[in-house]
Amino acid sequence: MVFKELLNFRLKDISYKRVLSSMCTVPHPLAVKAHIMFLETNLGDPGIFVGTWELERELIKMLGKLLHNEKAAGYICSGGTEANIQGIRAARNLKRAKKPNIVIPKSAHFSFEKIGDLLAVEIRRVGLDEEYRVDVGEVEKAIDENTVAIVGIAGTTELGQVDPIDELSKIAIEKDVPLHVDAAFGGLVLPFLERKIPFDFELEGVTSITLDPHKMGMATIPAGGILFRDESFLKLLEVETPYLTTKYQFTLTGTRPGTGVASSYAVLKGLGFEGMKRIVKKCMENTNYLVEKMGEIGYEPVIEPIMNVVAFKTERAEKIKEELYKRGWVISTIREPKAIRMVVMPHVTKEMIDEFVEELKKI
Ligand code: 0PR
Repeated sequence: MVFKELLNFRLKDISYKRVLSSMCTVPHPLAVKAHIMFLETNLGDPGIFVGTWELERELIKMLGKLLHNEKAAGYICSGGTEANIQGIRAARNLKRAKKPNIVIPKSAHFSFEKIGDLLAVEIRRVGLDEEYRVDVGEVEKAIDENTVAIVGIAGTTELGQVDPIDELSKIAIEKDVPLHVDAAFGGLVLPFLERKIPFDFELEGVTSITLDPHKMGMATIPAGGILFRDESFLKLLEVETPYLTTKYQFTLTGTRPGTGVASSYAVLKGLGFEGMKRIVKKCMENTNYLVEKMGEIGYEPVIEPIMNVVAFKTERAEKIKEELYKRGWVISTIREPKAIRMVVMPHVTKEMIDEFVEELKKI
């Protein structure tokens, strides 16, 4: 039986019950149900999938509202990488510089390496302050007449840190350069935290935002999100589609699933703002619990966690990661400073943290 074969492969995967490294999680039951309902949908042809297309517009409205901008325009894509590509591509097409460059923090995700290569833009990486936020002075210095975008991160991959987007926004306005905010992870954390950290369209300089429902939105993979301040940015991405039911396409991929749209919508609408807040609160409680437990065995966090990502300093980071992997646990590491890193996603419970710390003690 082919399914027995499939199962055998699937059983080789590691269960999320032992995963502390991932920014993805077990999809929410609402997401799973919605996903199944939309299995055959293809948003590459909105003339056929009229309802799914309408649903996507509703979801973008919902996300726009969350990000303080009811006029936001965008779409649900394959993930943060595609969202970042499209954000920078629109900015590059808007500015039309001779030798385009973008100014990004050293802490930016590796997807920007791909962007440099794909879009033929020079990547100018600038340094961080002692709290691992981008150094705003350095950003200002790196900008020149060929700069087509500044990038700020709201929830860095390694530490969950948030750049001073408000200050970047001022620079963006002053220099008339688009500001792309990579909130792939933080976009569905920050709005639900007690502590308010400005990062979205309420800051005038912000022109585009990456926000991925397949991370903290508990949607099914793939579900990334790119949102622009208004519809004019989509025009910068359009190509003609002569034989489709619609004339233009602003997305990067052609054929694309409606499943991520449906699953994201189901979770956000089904849980509502209050439900999301409860989940984020739980993740933060568990993050603090992990910090406490790790503290008891002598580990210190690199920064006080802002969101549910935390790294602990240790020179033996790589060795610890390898040993844990052998014992069935997955964590990750960061290089600067040397540390082990964990992401406390909704599938991570206090019991799981206890078990993990017990295992770590043995190493
Ligand atoms: N921007 C930021 C800030 C990110 O953290 C990530 C991914 C991306 C963009 C790119 O998103 P996509 O991977 O959706 O294209 N951050 C995680 C990482 O690279 C992704 C991840 C998720 C890795 C689950 C492992 C894993 O098990 O670490």
